[in-house]
Amino acid sequence: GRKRSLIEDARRDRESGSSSPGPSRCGDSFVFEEEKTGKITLNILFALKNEKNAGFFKAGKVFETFETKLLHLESRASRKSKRSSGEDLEFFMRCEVHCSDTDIFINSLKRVADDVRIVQEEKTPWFPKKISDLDTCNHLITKYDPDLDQDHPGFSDSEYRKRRGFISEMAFNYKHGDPLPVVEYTPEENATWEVYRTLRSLYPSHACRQFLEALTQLESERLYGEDQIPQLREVSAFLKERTGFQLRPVAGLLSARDFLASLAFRVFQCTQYIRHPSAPMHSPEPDCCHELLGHIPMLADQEFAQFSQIGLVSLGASDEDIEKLSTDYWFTVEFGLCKQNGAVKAYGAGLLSSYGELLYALSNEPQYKPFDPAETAVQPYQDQSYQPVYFVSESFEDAKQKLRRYSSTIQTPFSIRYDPYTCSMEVLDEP
Ligand code: HBI
Ligand code: NLE
Ligand code: FE
Repeated sequence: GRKRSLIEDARRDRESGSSSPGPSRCGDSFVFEEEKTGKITLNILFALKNEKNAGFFKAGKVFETFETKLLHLESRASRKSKRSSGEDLEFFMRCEVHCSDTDIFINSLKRVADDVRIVQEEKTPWFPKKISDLDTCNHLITKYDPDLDQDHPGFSDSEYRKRRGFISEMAFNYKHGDPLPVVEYTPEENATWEVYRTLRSLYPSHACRQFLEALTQLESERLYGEDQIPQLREVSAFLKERTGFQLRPVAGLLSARDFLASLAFRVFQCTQYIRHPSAPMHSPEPDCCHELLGHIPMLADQEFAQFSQIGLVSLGASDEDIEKLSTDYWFTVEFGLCKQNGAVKAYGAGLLSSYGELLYALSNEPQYKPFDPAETAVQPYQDQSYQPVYFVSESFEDAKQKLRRYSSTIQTPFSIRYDPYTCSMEVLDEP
């Protein structure tokens, strides 16, 4: 009886056009759980004016009639009511309702309550859909900035800071499709590239096989050498031919969300400035030594390039999941070790670009743990100095499979496929 008439009232409203546009969120792209269960969670605010005090029970009746599942209820003095009539109450309710009933339910509620409003759930975080969207993925973390951090070795070196500012500016102005900026490195900067010689002598015994292969290739193509800092433009072309990865310039340490998102497009964001000459063996921030010596040779390997596309899972993920993914990234792509022919070798870029830490990581001082994405994801880490613990993978193949299995537990309201022909994301499972 009662349910019928409420529904019929609502239906009449709708057909006569007097109902407001339904605030049904069922059609929104970020809804997924609701689609599966047929239920939607609504956050509803409504007021009950003084003269309608019995209204609360009438409103309750509506909730009952539509078999809503109440998840939360709060009442408070209405913000709209004037002090003189300060007894008006406002209610905030969170409840589950059948998807197909949403509009009628809300209209019914509007009959017995005032100021009915639906408060939007937090939406899925924005993410780039096409490769040129990466132009807006440039949020920096100003952690080790030489302009702001007193402990940065370049903090009191005004020449160095000026130079950094100049190179950063080029990165900020860069748009997808532009040719990569060529930096005319100064003799001092090329002198800091000396790290190459020291690191090069350690690689045969400390670096993994795939790294050595790619480095040898880069050297034989004369892209890498002791004398000068390689240019991103040429290096990007080299990578593109091997694994489809390409580079774009970035002004500094990027937010994990932006950094991971670009990896999904097989774009690697590279800094172009070089570390301060007073601290060549280790820098807490990325610089061109880190990108060129640590990351580039690894990105030339097929298996590793696939592993790096970990970024696909990050698109639209929650902050908590981004944190976990970036911790996995940290202990693999940045500081990972792997087994090869019975020995432990380095494949993490943060190790391969810092002879201080490379020696330390493969000494018997630090602790080793087997790489397990779920466990590694919650391992606390620090980025000031050497890692107290390193994770050892059986192989890239094994690490990739483990990470894939782990990734499937990360909840996003849709699934995403990268279309390499259009360089854009195909979002699946959308209504
Ligand atoms: N930003 N420029 C730059 N280079 C990186 O290697 C880098 C980054 N931001 C975050 C990051 N690496 C990772 O450690 C993860 O947080 C994704
Ligand atoms: N510590 C590394 C180096 O000195 O090259 C850089 C790490 C960047 C995350
Ligand atoms: Fe890095």
